[in-house]
Parts: sequence; C-alpha cells; structure tokens
Amino acid sequence: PAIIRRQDYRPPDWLVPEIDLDFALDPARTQIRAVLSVARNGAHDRYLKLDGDGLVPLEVKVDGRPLESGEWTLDGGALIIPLTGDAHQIETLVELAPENNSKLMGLYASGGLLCTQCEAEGFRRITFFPDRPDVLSRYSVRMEADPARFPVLLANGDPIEQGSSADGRHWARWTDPFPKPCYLFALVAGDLACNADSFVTMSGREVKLGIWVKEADLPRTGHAMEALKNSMAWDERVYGREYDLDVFNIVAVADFNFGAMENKGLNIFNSRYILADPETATDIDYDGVEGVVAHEYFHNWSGNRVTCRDWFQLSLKEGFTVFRDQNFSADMGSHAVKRIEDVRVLRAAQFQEDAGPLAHPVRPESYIEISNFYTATIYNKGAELIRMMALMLGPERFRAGSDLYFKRHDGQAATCEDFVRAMEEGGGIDLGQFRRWYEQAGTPHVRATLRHDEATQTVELLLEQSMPPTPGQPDKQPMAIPLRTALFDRIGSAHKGEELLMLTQPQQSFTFGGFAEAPVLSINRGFSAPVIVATDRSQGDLAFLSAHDDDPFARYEAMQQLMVNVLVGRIAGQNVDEAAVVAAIRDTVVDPHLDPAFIAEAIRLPSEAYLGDQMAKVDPDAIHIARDALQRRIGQELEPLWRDIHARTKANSFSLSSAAKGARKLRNTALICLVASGVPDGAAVAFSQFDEADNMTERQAALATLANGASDEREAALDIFYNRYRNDALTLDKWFQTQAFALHPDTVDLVEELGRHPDFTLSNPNRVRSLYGAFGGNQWAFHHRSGKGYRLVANCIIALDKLNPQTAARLVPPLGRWCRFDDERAALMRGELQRILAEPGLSKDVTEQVGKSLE
Ligand code: DPP
Ligand code: ZN
Repeated sequence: PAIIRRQDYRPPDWLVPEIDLDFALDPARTQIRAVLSVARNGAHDRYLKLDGDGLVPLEVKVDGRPLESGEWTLDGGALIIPLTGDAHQIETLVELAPENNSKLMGLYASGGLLCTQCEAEGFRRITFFPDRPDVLSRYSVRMEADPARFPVLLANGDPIEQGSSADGRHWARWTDPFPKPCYLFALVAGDLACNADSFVTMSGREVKLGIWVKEADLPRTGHAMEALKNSMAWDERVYGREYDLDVFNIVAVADFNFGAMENKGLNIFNSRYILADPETATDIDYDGVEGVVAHEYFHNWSGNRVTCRDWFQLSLKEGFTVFRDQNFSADMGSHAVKRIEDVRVLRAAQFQEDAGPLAHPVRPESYIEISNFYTATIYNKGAELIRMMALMLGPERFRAGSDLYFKRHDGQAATCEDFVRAMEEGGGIDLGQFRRWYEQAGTPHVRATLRHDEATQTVELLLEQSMPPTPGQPDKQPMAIPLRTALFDRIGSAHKGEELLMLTQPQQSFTFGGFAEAPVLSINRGFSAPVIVATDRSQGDLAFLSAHDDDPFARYEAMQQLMVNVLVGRIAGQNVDEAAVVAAIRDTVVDPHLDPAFIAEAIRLPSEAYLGDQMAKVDPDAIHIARDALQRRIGQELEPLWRDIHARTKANSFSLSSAAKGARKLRNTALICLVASGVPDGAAVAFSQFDEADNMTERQAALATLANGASDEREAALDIFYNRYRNDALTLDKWFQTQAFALHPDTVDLVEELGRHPDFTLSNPNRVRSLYGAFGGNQWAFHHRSGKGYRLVANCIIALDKLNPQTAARLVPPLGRWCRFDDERAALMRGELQRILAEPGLSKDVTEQVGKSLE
C-alpha cells in the first residue's frame, strides 16, 4: 500500500466553497445528489480529482451538462474530470446501501438509525469530494425519508425548512454557515426522542441543546446534559470561547468506531459516552461521559473553527482538546486524582506505544492508513506537550497564546507549527528546542542524582537525559524537559519552595545552598514532563515522601515507586522489605487529612503491565505471583482496617458528590484487600456488596473481585449479572469485560468460550473491545505460555478485518510487543502476526499495523 508523507503536502488544486447535498434516505438504497461549486486554486492545468471509495457515478454533470461516460474516469475510486475554466458547477449522483456498511465509516445503519462517521476519510464513501481537511465548504443539506421509520432528520448547522412530499415521504433542509472540512459533515435520521434544554452564552444568545436517543434511554441522558452546559460555561470562562450556532445537537448510537465525533453542531456519540444512570453506570463511566461530552464540545473551537491542514497535524486538535477536557474534568472534581488517573493512562497506553514498533512522533512523518494514528501518542502525549507549554508560560501568558492562536487561525486549516508559533508570540517564549517534542518519538529517560557536600552545606542535583531509538529514528537530540522540583528537609518535613528546572542538555547540574543535611528529592512533581525518571532515592526516602510530599502526584508516585521496588526486587530474587510497604499503606489509609479518592489511588498496587514495563524482559507469571503475594500480605496484616473501611464507607443512598465517589472508590479498594487476604468470609463479603449495592460502581467492583477468585459466589454473581442485564448492551459489555480482565488462571479458556457466546458479536465495536480489547490488556492471561491468547486475538483480527478493518487494527498492538517477552512467547506472537499478514485480502489498516509490528 502507498505511504503518505508529510513532506509531500501540497495545497489543494481545486477548492469547493459551496456544496449542496440531497439525500433520498433508505437503509437498502440511498441516493445522494451532490452539487459542488469548484474553483481552481492558483494557476495550474491539473484536472479535478474527487475522492471516492466504493462509489459508482450514476450521473456526472458539469455546469448542468450531462457528461458522456468517456468524459470522466475513475482512478483508484476517485472521479477525474478535466475542466477548462476557473470555476464550475459539478453534479454527481450515487447510490448506497447503508445497511450493508459494516465498516461504520460513511453512511451506515445502527439500531434502526441512519447515521454518518466521516473522520478521517469516510466522506468519500458518501459522495465524490476532495476528502482532505484543508478544503473548507459551506454546506446545505436536504434529507428525505419515510416519516414512520425516520421521523427525525438532523444535520450540521441550523434547521431551515421542512415539509412533506407528494409520495408520503418527508424532508428537511439544514444549512451550516461555517465553512468546514468534509470530515465534520454529519447527518442522522431515525426515531429519536430528545432531552431538550438551553444555554445562554456570554453574549446573551440562547442556544437550543438537544440530546437525541431512543425513547427508552431518555432517563439516562441527564448527566450528559449537565456536562454539556458545564463545558459551554467553562470554555467561556477559561478560554473566552463562545458557542457560535443557534442549536447544538448530540445523538447517541450503539455501533460506533470511536468514542464520539465532533461534527459541527451535530456531535455523534458512542452511546457509552452519553447514557448513564446509577443502576448501569460506574463512577468511571460517569466521568467518561463528562469528559467526552466536554472533549467533543471543546472541538468546536479547537478542531472546527480552527481545523487541521492535513492529518499529520491531528494532534493540533486532539492533543489540545484532550488537554482542555482534562483540565475541565479536574475543575469539576479533584485536580490531584484527575492527574493521577491521566498519568496512569499515559503510562499504560502511550509509554508502551513509545517503547514498541508502532512508536511515532506526535506529528508523524508518514502513514499508510490514517485511522491507525488515532493513538495515545497523538491524543495523550499531545496533551502533555500543551501542558508543558502551559506550565512554562503560566496561566496568563498561556491564555494570551491561545487567544492569538484562535484569532489568527479562525476559519483556517492550521498546523502544529502554527500553534507553537502563536504560543511563542502570544506568550513571549522561545520554543525552539521544545519543538523536538513534536518531532522525536520515544519517551525521554532522566536520571537524577543528588550529591550533598557537608562542608559547603550545598547539594548538587545532576540530571542526565537520554532517549532510546525508535523506528526510523536511531539517534535523538536532547529535549527541553521542564521538571518541577523540590528538596525536602528531613527534620522539618518541608521544602524551601519548588523550582521549575529546565533540563535542556544531555547532562546538567543544579546547585542548591543551605542544606546542613542531605535533603530528599521530589522531582517531576505533578508529572510536569512525560518522561521516565530514575533516581537513587532509598526506600526510606520514598516512604518519607509518601508521608510528607505536599504535591499529591509526587506523593502518589513515591508510594508507587516504593511498591515497584519491592515487587521488581522480589521477582529478581532479592531480599526486599515488604513491611515498609505495608507500613506506608497503613499510614496513608489512616491519615485524616487525605481525600479518600486519593488514598484509594495511592494504596493501589501498580498494575501487572506497569510492573512489566519496569523489567528488561516481562515475566508475566512471576509478576502475577509476586503482586498477588504482596496484595495478600497487605490484606492479611491490615485486615481489621479493611473491614473497618469497608463497613464505614457503606452509604445509605446514592449520590454523585465527590465525597460519595471517593467513599465508593476506597470501599472497593478495601474489598480487594480484604478478599486478597484469603479470609474465609472474603467471597461472602464481596457477594453481599454485589447483592446489596444500589449502584454499578460497587456492584461491578464486587463482581470483578469475585471474578479473580474461584469461589461458588463467582459463578452465582456472574449468572445474576448476566440475567439482570442481558438486554442492556452497554451493561452486558461489562459482563464480558470483567471476565476478560479477570486475574484468573482460566481466563484464556473463558475468553475463548465467550467468543462463542450467543451475545457476542463482531458487528458491535463496543462488544469486541469489551472482550478482546480487554483481554489484550490482561497481561497475565493474554501472555499465557501456551500461546492460546495470541491465537484468540489473531483469529478475532482476521475475522473482524473482513467487516470493520479500523476496529480490527486496534487489536494488533498487544501482539506487536513481542520483543519485550522471552524467546518462546516472542516466537508465538510473531507466528500469529505472520499468520494474519498471510491472510488474503487483508485491509491496509491491519496490514500497516501488523507489518510494522514484525519489523
Ligand atoms: N471523534 C474523535 C475525537 O473526538 C476523533 N476526532 O477524538
Ligand atoms: Zn477529539
């Protein structure tokens, strides 16, 4: 397949200032008439090329004149038309069968609805068009459909008129006054109910808000609506950004490749990020709804008003928008806990990506299939880059930079470089070296060594940085790394003030005076840079910080590092002091000044995958055994504490307050510890939590705890859960996911069975992710030494690729991590990758991911 390169970018040959679309909608046979006004862009004699994917032109007209079949050609799906003038009107007619569209790209059917997904390149599956984000057009859209099956007709922008046609069908016209790239086009037709509300913007305009779902789901839309209104107010307050249309609609659909899509004025969501009620949604789900609603709303400015010049700039909108939604969620809840959660995601997804064969820069240089680049690097690392700039600038200058960015590029298709330049000029900073963060893939490593000199009462902090090679980038230049740092006095348990150290050289040292005794180093506080820091701090130092650090992230990090050292040491056969971990956990749990949600985060053992990341070669079995044993010991030694917490965090009634959420989080953690201790009534306690809970957070946590064990209660709870939720797809996903995640010796066999379960289907991406996606993240089970786990996932990829290549390709990365494992496992993993690659008719999505994974 062809490789697309960033350096080959050329402005479009033809622009399309206006497009008029007419959809005669029907699941089996939809006709689409498109009228494009096209304008030659600059002086050239190149023909007009309109991208198409699987389309057959039934009619082609130029300026109203029908073309003979020899007057146009198809080239790899694209429609080629030679034109003589500088401006013409092009009309095409195509026909589609949305109900047969299993890729869920373009126009497709989901649960009786017709809907669209165009990002990145789905619009070319709807009509012939220059499908690239730097072609911006004004859209007018007419939809016509059977009013019984499709009473609601929605598109981008504002509704203009509607009516009935003579043949009993009905129609509606929507126009969007803001020029947009075609990836932001959307329409929805279906039998939908609306949660209607409104928002008055900062300039006093009233915006009509609608969340459209199946009638039965209406009671589950309240949280999403609250999140939307809070997002609108937050973007006005924090960024000065006001909504710009008179209506804002959101539609929830069951079958969706992404989490959601920011189409102008008509966001389309995976229903899992809209629907929530206490019976079916966990607190994590509630937070997911809030965060994704905010994310898509924020795209209205960072993505839509200012869009991307080309797909290499994807992080321009995604990194910035993730940064915005992270800060919004932090403001809605706890900054400390949100930061810990975000860093955990970054380390689990992005650091692994950076360390493997699919590593790529935040601004990639090339791709085969752009769908493969909706990655943790583009999104989460991209957000960290914005966060570092915001840190270096401070809030006022960062705001000045973002104001300049929006002002300068409103209505344009911009680049990452445009953003950086706006930050430099608006904020007043030189980001010359910082630009390498966009160019170099891989996670920087920083080694920090503290040397104390008693005679001069000074300390020298030596910082060294390095960056491992990544595909296509054997040698790296030093990065500009902002490290928030403090030095703690052991006696007073305080520091003299934090400093922001800029590490810009391969090696650099910083000297601090006034230390009669060697202080304790607190570094990369708040996770100020997305790097891996190694220090020479003792377990005693870490225990000290886990009790005294006033930066919550650094405190959490010290605790985690304390645990990592013990576990990795134990796996290596060293003599380790587990008692120190138990003591630190006890001290944290009983600290009355700490937020229960923070406590729950801090005392959680590092995941098996994170422990694997700390080892030269991952040994999944040894990691599981060591972690399990430490969890048991923590459970046993502090058993009365866990019983006490579990009892006293039981709430009388459900609430979504931070206090109630924190209590549930701590209660679930206490349950894990208690059950891990092996006490005879552990499973009974878990089962009664499962049985008595009035919310999904506690019910699902109890189920997950039981699923790790082998009790009778395990089977009972799984049966009850299944029977209770078998008709609720989103909740049934949790039943699959909990079993696929289970730290249980038979998980691999169970996943195989579940793949044949009558409720399992490859046609719903959420269901696929809840089984095979979750399983790929279960290190111990997936890496079963038989290789069975690899085979299961490979089988799924091969089967799914025929239906939905985009979702199939997302299952590849766990198989691509073979070089991190022993030779036997590596050979088995490579064998499966080769088996996939040998499959005839493989999509370019999967071909790219598997091909790179084998290199
Ligand atoms: N819909 C995806 C997102 O919002 C891609 N833009 O991130
Ligand atoms: Zn996004």
